[in-house]
Amino acid sequence: VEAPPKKTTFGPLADQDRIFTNLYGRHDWRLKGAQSRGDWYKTKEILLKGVDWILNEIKVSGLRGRGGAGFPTGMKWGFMNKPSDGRPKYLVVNADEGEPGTCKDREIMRNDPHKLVEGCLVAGRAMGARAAYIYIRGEFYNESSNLQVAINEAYGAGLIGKNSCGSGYDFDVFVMRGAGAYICGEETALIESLEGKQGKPRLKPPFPADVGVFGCPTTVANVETVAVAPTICRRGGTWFLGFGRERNSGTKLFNISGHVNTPCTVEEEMSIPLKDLIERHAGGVRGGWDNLLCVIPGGSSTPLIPRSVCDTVLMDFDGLVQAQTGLGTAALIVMDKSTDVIRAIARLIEFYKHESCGQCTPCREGVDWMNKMMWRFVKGDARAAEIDMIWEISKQIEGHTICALGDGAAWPVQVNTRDTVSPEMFDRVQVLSVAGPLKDIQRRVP
Ligand code: L3W
Ligand code: SF4
Repeated sequence: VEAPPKKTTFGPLADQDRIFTNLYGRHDWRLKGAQSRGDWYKTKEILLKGVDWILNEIKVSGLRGRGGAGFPTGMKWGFMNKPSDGRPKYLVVNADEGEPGTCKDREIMRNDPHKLVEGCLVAGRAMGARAAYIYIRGEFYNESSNLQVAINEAYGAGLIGKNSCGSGYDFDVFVMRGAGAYICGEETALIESLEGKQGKPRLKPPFPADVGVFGCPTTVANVETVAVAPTICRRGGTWFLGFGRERNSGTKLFNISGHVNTPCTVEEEMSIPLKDLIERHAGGVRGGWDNLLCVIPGGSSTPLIPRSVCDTVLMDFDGLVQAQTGLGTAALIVMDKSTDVIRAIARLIEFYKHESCGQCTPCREGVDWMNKMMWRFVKGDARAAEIDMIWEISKQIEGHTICALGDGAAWPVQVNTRDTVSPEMFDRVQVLSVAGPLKDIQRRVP
């Protein structure tokens, strides 16, 4: 594939380049409306082009998983392309969107549900799957209802089910509602829950592609990842590759919440500067850019970045890793100078403590311990020695647990209490968030 020309500026995305044509809910989300906006167009032709063709378009597009891990989608779907000893294969769509700050998948299912249903069919075909299970968080009652209406419409029109779209391919789509546990967004916990068990993560390997739901080869993929697949196939992988920059391609949904004038969900070009995103789409920071303290860039599992980094950082996988954080779910939580960062971090740790499934000791005990300490820091009745202690505990959690929830709880504490970032980065951020809270904590301990 010819590499797209090197770009130095990113966004704004033109209207005709938006994939989510009803992101803002202005049009009819039902089948007729969706078809008038281009959904279900030539789906039969896409299916008939076969597994290799679809996989190739997805690989060419450079699409990476939109649920937080950023794993190359073409490669992941390709893991299903091997003999299964007669076992059926399944696509499981992770719609258990629970990461604090994140509500992009909700908007897709609420306003553009046919994109997801058609995406299930196209992605399912690419992996030779017999059916898709959409596991949606229980709190999304209206969204699950819209989704079920869209699925019923697709069955009624012969688009899914037996001989889907007249392609000779049989494919079913089911919706399963969760029961309010954040941990069921972790792919193996989700599989357990789908099987009717407690949502507790499994050790990997084996990966779901080998042993997934009901012991069958399974791919668990995020809503947005699946929903963009039909458009990529229709417009071509190279079209998608033309947005963003190398290794960070495509268009992307961003959530912007917190201390901005107009919180929103927006589709933009990948790699758009964080500052442009906030100023162009969210009406800027409350009280102006100079009033910005820090931003959590990709949902609560991604460490916050201080104002100095926010001035220039690009919103993509590489840009944010370079800034010692991550793109995560691309959900920005903006905090202005009125924020008590220690309290904000304490509140996040309390969330992780509540959502830990409890099967690993470092996570169960460690996160609980960190939570108690963080609230002592907030109140100012901690001992000075606890500043080092909480960092040590976070290190004992990180990398010592079955799933990433433990890491997700450890990282915000580390970055906000001790120098785990590069010396250069540490210098830059001292005044603001990283050592800021440390100084703040020191000020508060008796
Ligand atoms: C077969 C191999 N499959 C990897 C598959 C694997 C998975 C995908 C990525 O965590 C992160 C987490 C959250 N053979 C394979 C293979 N795979 N090697 O590739 O795997 P992994 O383990 O890197 O990621 P994960 O377990 O899916 C996701 C973070 O995202 N996050 C928040 C998520 C929240 C939401 C939400 O609310 N919607 O998604 C934010 O940062 O902490 O680190 O499918 O099986 N050799
Ligand atoms: Fe459960 Fe926490 Fe272990 Fe994940 S890290 S499996 S949430 S105890």
